[in-house]
Amino acid sequence: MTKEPLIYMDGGFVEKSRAVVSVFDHGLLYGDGIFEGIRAYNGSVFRLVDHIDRLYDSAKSIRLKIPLTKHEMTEAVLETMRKNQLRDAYIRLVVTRGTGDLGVDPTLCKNPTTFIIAEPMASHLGPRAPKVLKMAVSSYRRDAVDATSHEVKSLNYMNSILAKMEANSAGADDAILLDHRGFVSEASVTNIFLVKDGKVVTPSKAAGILHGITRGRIIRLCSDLGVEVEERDVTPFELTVADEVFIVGTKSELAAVGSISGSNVGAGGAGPLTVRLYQEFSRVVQRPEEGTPVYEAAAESV
Ligand code: PXG
Repeated sequence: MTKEPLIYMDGGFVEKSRAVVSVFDHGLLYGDGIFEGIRAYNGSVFRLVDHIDRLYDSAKSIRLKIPLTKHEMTEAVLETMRKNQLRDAYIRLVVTRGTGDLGVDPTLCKNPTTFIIAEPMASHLGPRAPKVLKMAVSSYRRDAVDATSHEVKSLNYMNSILAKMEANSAGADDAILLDHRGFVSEASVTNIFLVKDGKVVTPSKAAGILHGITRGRIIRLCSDLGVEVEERDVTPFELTVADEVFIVGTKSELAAVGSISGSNVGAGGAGPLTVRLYQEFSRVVQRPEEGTPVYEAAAESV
Protein backbone atom coordinates (compact mmCIF):
# COMPACT_ATOMS: atom_id res chain seq x y z
CA MET A 1 0.00 0.00 0.00
CA THR A 2 1.30 3.45 -0.82
CA LYS A 3 1.90 5.70 2.14
CA GLU A 4 -0.77 8.32 2.73
CA PRO A 5 0.10 12.02 3.00
CA LEU A 6 0.22 13.31 6.57
CA ILE A 7 -1.89 16.27 7.61
CA TYR A 8 -1.11 18.46 10.61
CA MET A 9 -4.15 18.65 12.87
CA ASP A 10 -4.20 20.48 16.21
CA GLY A 11 -0.69 19.63 17.28
CA GLY A 12 -0.32 16.16 15.76
CA PHE A 13 -0.17 14.43 12.37
CA VAL A 14 -2.90 12.21 10.90
CA GLU A 15 -3.21 10.31 7.63
CA LYS A 16 -5.15 12.08 4.89
CA SER A 17 -8.10 9.62 5.03
CA ARG A 18 -8.50 10.32 8.75
CA ALA A 19 -7.99 14.08 8.58
CA VAL A 20 -11.57 15.25 9.23
CA VAL A 21 -13.27 18.12 11.03
CA SER A 22 -16.57 18.06 12.92
CA VAL A 23 -19.89 19.00 11.27
CA PHE A 24 -20.16 21.40 14.25
CA ASP A 25 -16.99 23.27 13.24
CA HIS A 26 -17.93 26.91 12.70
CA GLY A 27 -15.46 27.08 9.82
CA LEU A 28 -17.84 24.77 7.95
CA LEU A 29 -21.13 26.03 9.43
CA TYR A 30 -20.48 29.77 9.02
CA GLY A 31 -17.21 30.23 7.12
CA ASP A 32 -15.82 31.47 10.44
CA GLY A 33 -12.12 30.99 9.97
CA ILE A 34 -9.05 32.10 8.09
CA PHE A 35 -6.41 30.53 5.88
CA GLU A 36 -3.22 30.93 3.90
CA GLY A 37 -2.17 29.40 0.56
CA ILE A 38 1.62 29.10 0.56
CA ARG A 39 4.16 27.68 -1.85
CA ALA A 40 7.52 26.02 -1.44
CA TYR A 41 10.20 26.06 -4.12
CA ASN A 42 13.18 23.74 -3.99
CA GLY A 43 12.98 23.06 -0.26
CA SER A 44 12.33 26.65 0.81
CA VAL A 45 8.91 28.01 1.82
CA PHE A 46 8.47 31.16 -0.24
CA ARG A 47 7.89 34.28 1.90
CA LEU A 48 6.71 32.21 4.86
CA VAL A 49 7.26 35.10 7.28
CA ASP A 50 4.86 37.27 5.23
CA HIS A 51 2.23 34.50 5.14
CA ILE A 52 2.46 33.92 8.89
CA ASP A 53 2.19 37.68 9.54
CA ARG A 54 -0.86 37.92 7.27
CA LEU A 55 -2.50 34.93 8.99
CA TYR A 56 -2.12 36.56 12.39
CA ASP A 57 -3.42 39.88 11.01
CA SER A 58 -6.49 38.06 9.63
CA ALA A 59 -6.92 36.40 13.05
CA LYS A 60 -6.67 39.75 14.85
CA SER A 61 -9.25 41.33 12.58
CA ILE A 62 -11.83 38.60 13.37
CA ARG A 63 -10.76 38.39 17.04
CA LEU A 64 -9.65 34.78 16.71
CA LYS A 65 -6.96 33.77 19.18
CA ILE A 66 -4.63 31.32 17.44
CA PRO A 67 -3.40 28.82 20.06
CA LEU A 68 0.15 28.77 18.64
CA THR A 69 2.82 31.45 18.62
CA LYS A 70 4.07 32.61 15.21
CA HIS A 71 7.22 30.61 15.81
CA GLU A 72 5.25 27.44 16.64
CA MET A 73 3.05 27.92 13.57
CA THR A 74 6.13 28.37 11.37
CA GLU A 75 7.58 25.15 12.79
CA ALA A 76 4.28 23.33 12.19
CA VAL A 77 4.38 24.36 8.51
CA LEU A 78 8.00 23.23 8.14
CA GLU A 79 7.31 19.95 9.95
CA THR A 80 4.36 19.24 7.62
CA MET A 81 6.74 19.68 4.68
CA ARG A 82 9.30 17.37 6.28
CA LYS A 83 6.81 14.66 7.25
CA ASN A 84 5.74 14.49 3.59
CA GLN A 85 9.30 14.84 2.27
CA LEU A 86 8.36 17.70 -0.02
CA ARG A 87 10.52 20.29 -1.78
CA ASP A 88 8.13 21.89 -4.30
CA ALA A 89 4.70 22.14 -2.76
CA TYR A 90 1.46 23.97 -2.16
CA ILE A 91 0.62 24.42 1.50
CA ARG A 92 -2.86 25.17 2.84
CA LEU A 93 -2.92 26.45 6.41
CA VAL A 94 -6.36 26.82 7.97
CA VAL A 95 -7.51 28.04 11.40
CA THR A 96 -11.23 27.91 12.14
CA ARG A 97 -13.19 29.23 15.10
CA GLY A 98 -13.52 25.58 16.19
CA THR A 99 -16.45 23.35 17.13
CA GLY A 100 -19.44 24.76 18.98
CA ASP A 101 -23.21 24.54 19.22
CA LEU A 102 -25.33 25.90 16.37
CA GLY A 103 -25.47 29.70 16.29
CA VAL A 104 -23.20 32.28 14.70
CA ASP A 105 -21.91 33.57 18.03
CA PRO A 106 -18.18 32.79 18.07
CA THR A 107 -18.18 32.55 21.88
CA LEU A 108 -19.92 29.18 21.41
CA CYS A 109 -16.53 27.82 20.27
CA LYS A 110 -13.91 27.13 22.88
CA ASN A 111 -10.87 26.03 20.84
CA PRO A 112 -9.85 26.93 17.29
CA THR A 113 -9.19 24.08 14.86
CA THR A 114 -5.83 24.25 13.07
CA PHE A 115 -4.79 22.10 10.14
CA ILE A 116 -2.06 22.19 7.51
CA ILE A 117 -2.09 20.33 4.19
CA ALA A 118 1.04 20.15 2.03
CA GLU A 119 0.86 18.63 -1.45
CA PRO A 120 3.48 18.34 -4.18
CA MET A 121 3.24 21.13 -6.77
CA ALA A 122 5.78 21.97 -9.45
CA SER A 123 6.31 25.56 -10.56
CA HIS A 124 5.09 26.76 -13.93
CA LEU A 125 7.63 29.58 -13.86
CA GLY A 126 10.64 29.33 -16.12
CA PRO A 127 12.69 30.96 -18.85
CA ARG A 128 9.93 30.87 -21.47
CA ALA A 129 6.57 32.64 -21.56
CA PRO A 130 3.63 32.71 -19.18
CA LYS A 131 0.21 31.22 -19.80
CA VAL A 132 -2.26 33.53 -21.54
CA LEU A 133 -5.73 33.72 -19.99
CA LYS A 134 -9.14 34.83 -21.21
CA MET A 135 -10.88 36.94 -18.58
CA ALA A 136 -14.45 38.23 -18.27
CA VAL A 137 -15.55 41.23 -16.21
CA SER A 138 -17.98 39.90 -13.62
CA SER A 139 -21.40 41.29 -12.76
CA TYR A 140 -20.61 40.48 -9.12
CA ARG A 141 -18.84 43.28 -7.24
CA ARG A 142 -15.95 42.67 -4.87
CA ASP A 143 -17.12 43.14 -1.27
CA ALA A 144 -16.24 46.62 -0.04
CA VAL A 145 -13.66 47.39 2.67
CA ASP A 146 -16.55 48.03 5.10
CA ALA A 147 -18.18 44.67 4.22
CA THR A 148 -16.71 41.14 4.25
CA SER A 149 -13.73 42.40 2.30
CA HIS A 150 -10.98 40.14 1.00
CA GLU A 151 -8.52 42.07 3.15
CA VAL A 152 -9.33 39.33 5.66
CA LYS A 153 -8.28 36.03 4.16
CA SER A 154 -11.39 34.33 5.50
CA LEU A 155 -13.09 31.04 4.64
CA ASN A 156 -15.92 32.93 2.93
CA TYR A 157 -15.13 32.76 -0.81
CA MET A 158 -18.69 32.88 -2.18
CA ASN A 159 -18.04 36.27 -3.82
CA SER A 160 -15.15 34.75 -5.78
CA ILE A 161 -16.96 31.47 -6.48
CA LEU A 162 -20.00 33.23 -8.00
CA ALA A 163 -17.71 35.31 -10.21
CA LYS A 164 -15.72 32.22 -11.22
CA MET A 165 -18.88 30.31 -12.21
CA GLU A 166 -20.09 33.27 -14.25
CA ALA A 167 -16.71 33.44 -16.04
CA ASN A 168 -16.82 29.69 -16.72
CA SER A 169 -20.30 30.05 -18.28
CA ALA A 170 -19.01 32.85 -20.49
CA GLY A 171 -16.19 30.58 -21.74
CA ALA A 172 -13.50 32.57 -19.91
CA ASP A 173 -10.73 31.22 -17.69
CA ASP A 174 -11.43 33.60 -14.83
CA ALA A 175 -13.30 36.71 -13.71
CA ILE A 176 -12.22 40.29 -13.05
CA LEU A 177 -14.31 41.87 -10.30
CA LEU A 178 -15.01 45.57 -9.96
CA ASP A 179 -15.38 47.16 -6.54
CA HIS A 180 -18.60 48.74 -5.24
CA ARG A 181 -17.62 52.08 -6.87
CA GLY A 182 -16.98 50.52 -10.28
CA PHE A 183 -13.17 50.55 -10.12
CA VAL A 184 -11.16 47.41 -10.89
CA SER A 185 -10.40 45.29 -7.80
CA GLU A 186 -8.86 41.90 -8.59
CA ALA A 187 -9.53 38.54 -10.23
CA SER A 188 -11.28 35.72 -8.32
CA VAL A 189 -8.14 34.55 -6.47
CA THR A 190 -5.35 36.71 -7.93
CA ASN A 191 -4.33 40.37 -7.96
CA ILE A 192 -4.25 42.26 -11.25
CA PHE A 193 -1.74 44.61 -12.92
CA LEU A 194 -1.76 46.60 -16.14
CA VAL A 195 1.05 48.09 -18.22
CA LYS A 196 0.56 51.36 -20.10
CA ASP A 197 3.35 53.28 -21.83
CA GLY A 198 6.01 51.33 -19.93
CA LYS A 199 4.46 52.09 -16.54
CA VAL A 200 2.88 49.43 -14.27
CA VAL A 201 -0.40 50.16 -12.48
CA THR A 202 -2.28 48.05 -9.92
CA PRO A 203 -5.49 48.71 -7.95
CA SER A 204 -5.00 50.19 -4.49
CA LYS A 205 -6.18 48.64 -1.23
CA ALA A 206 -9.29 50.85 -1.38
CA ALA A 207 -10.71 48.38 -3.93
CA GLY A 208 -11.30 45.64 -1.31
CA ILE A 209 -8.47 43.44 -2.57
CA LEU A 210 -6.52 40.82 -0.71
CA HIS A 211 -3.13 42.31 0.17
CA GLY A 212 -1.46 39.68 -1.96
CA ILE A 213 2.03 38.53 -1.10
CA THR A 214 2.84 37.95 -4.77
CA ARG A 215 1.46 41.44 -5.53
CA GLY A 216 3.80 42.94 -2.94
CA ARG A 217 6.79 41.05 -4.29
CA ILE A 218 6.02 42.00 -7.91
CA ILE A 219 5.72 45.68 -6.96
CA ARG A 220 9.17 45.48 -5.36
CA LEU A 221 10.55 43.58 -8.35
CA CYS A 222 9.33 46.34 -10.69
CA SER A 223 11.05 48.98 -8.56
CA ASP A 224 14.26 46.94 -8.54
CA LEU A 225 14.11 46.77 -12.34
CA GLY A 226 13.58 50.53 -12.57
CA VAL A 227 9.98 50.17 -13.75
CA GLU A 228 7.62 52.75 -12.27
CA VAL A 229 4.63 51.28 -10.37
CA GLU A 230 1.48 53.11 -9.31
CA GLU A 231 -1.00 51.76 -6.73
CA ARG A 232 -4.22 53.67 -7.37
CA ASP A 233 -7.82 53.40 -8.51
CA VAL A 234 -8.02 51.79 -11.96
CA THR A 235 -11.05 52.22 -14.22
CA PRO A 236 -12.38 49.37 -16.40
CA PHE A 237 -11.61 51.64 -19.38
CA GLU A 238 -7.92 51.75 -18.42
CA LEU A 239 -7.85 47.97 -18.34
CA THR A 240 -9.46 47.73 -21.79
CA VAL A 241 -6.93 50.09 -23.38
CA ALA A 242 -3.87 48.79 -21.51
CA ASP A 243 -0.83 47.60 -23.48
CA GLU A 244 -0.53 44.54 -21.22
CA VAL A 245 -2.48 43.02 -18.34
CA PHE A 246 -1.31 40.23 -16.03
CA ILE A 247 -2.48 38.52 -12.86
CA VAL A 248 -0.41 37.29 -9.91
CA GLY A 249 -0.98 34.95 -6.98
CA THR A 250 0.65 32.16 -5.03
CA LYS A 251 -0.99 29.34 -6.96
CA SER A 252 -1.19 30.97 -10.41
CA GLU A 253 2.23 32.61 -9.99
CA LEU A 254 2.16 35.08 -12.93
CA ALA A 255 -0.04 34.76 -16.02
CA ALA A 256 -0.77 37.08 -18.93
CA VAL A 257 -4.28 38.28 -19.73
CA GLY A 258 -4.89 37.97 -23.49
CA SER A 259 -8.46 39.22 -23.58
CA ILE A 260 -11.09 40.78 -21.36
CA SER A 261 -14.77 40.11 -22.09
CA GLY A 262 -13.92 39.27 -25.70
CA SER A 263 -11.72 42.29 -26.36
CA ASN A 264 -8.00 41.66 -26.93
CA VAL A 265 -5.44 43.18 -24.58
CA GLY A 266 -2.66 44.61 -26.76
CA ALA A 267 -1.87 42.01 -29.41
CA GLY A 268 -3.71 39.30 -27.43
CA GLY A 269 -0.63 37.45 -26.18
CA ALA A 270 1.86 37.96 -23.37
CA GLY A 271 3.38 41.43 -23.68
CA PRO A 272 7.13 42.12 -23.36
CA LEU A 273 7.10 43.49 -19.81
CA THR A 274 4.83 40.64 -18.64
CA VAL A 275 7.29 38.13 -20.11
CA ARG A 276 10.24 39.92 -18.50
CA LEU A 277 8.59 40.00 -15.06
CA TYR A 278 7.63 36.33 -15.43
CA GLN A 279 11.22 35.38 -16.16
CA GLU A 280 12.63 37.57 -13.38
CA PHE A 281 10.05 36.22 -10.91
CA SER A 282 11.04 32.66 -11.82
CA ARG A 283 14.52 33.53 -10.53
CA VAL A 284 13.24 35.36 -7.44
CA VAL A 285 11.27 32.35 -6.12
CA GLN A 286 14.39 30.15 -6.28
CA ARG A 287 16.55 32.50 -4.17
CA PRO A 288 17.14 31.01 -0.70
CA GLU A 289 16.79 34.40 1.01
CA GLU A 290 13.22 34.72 -0.31
CA GLY A 291 11.99 31.93 1.90
CA THR A 292 12.43 29.74 4.96
CA PRO A 293 14.49 26.58 4.48
CA VAL A 294 12.65 23.34 5.27
CA TYR A 295 15.59 21.01 5.76
CA GLU A 296 18.35 23.21 7.22
CA ALA A 297 18.38 23.52 11.00
CA ALA A 298 17.93 27.27 11.28
CA ALA A 299 14.57 28.74 10.33
CA GLU A 300 14.00 32.38 9.44
CA SER A 301 13.13 34.22 12.65
CA VAL A 302 9.62 35.62 12.93
N1 PXG B 1 -6.76 37.83 -4.16
C1 PXG B 1 -7.51 36.88 -3.55
C2 PXG B 1 -8.95 37.14 -3.29
C3 PXG B 1 -6.92 35.65 -3.17
O1 PXG B 1 -7.68 34.74 -2.57
C4 PXG B 1 -4.81 36.46 -4.07
C5 PXG B 1 -5.44 37.64 -4.40
C6 PXG B 1 -3.32 36.33 -4.30
O2 PXG B 1 -2.64 36.50 -3.06
P1 PXG B 1 -1.23 35.84 -2.77
O3 PXG B 1 -0.93 36.24 -1.37
O4 PXG B 1 -1.39 34.36 -2.95
O5 PXG B 1 -0.27 36.42 -3.73
C7 PXG B 1 -5.56 35.42 -3.47
C8 PXG B 1 -4.90 34.11 -3.16
C9 PXG B 1 -6.25 29.26 -5.58
C10 PXG B 1 -6.61 30.07 -4.39
O6 PXG B 1 -6.86 28.20 -5.77
C11 PXG B 1 -5.89 31.20 -4.03
C12 PXG B 1 -6.29 31.96 -2.92
C13 PXG B 1 -7.37 31.53 -2.21
C14 PXG B 1 -8.07 30.41 -2.57
C15 PXG B 1 -7.69 29.66 -3.65
O7 PXG B 1 -5.37 29.69 -6.34
N2 PXG B 1 -5.69 33.13 -2.47
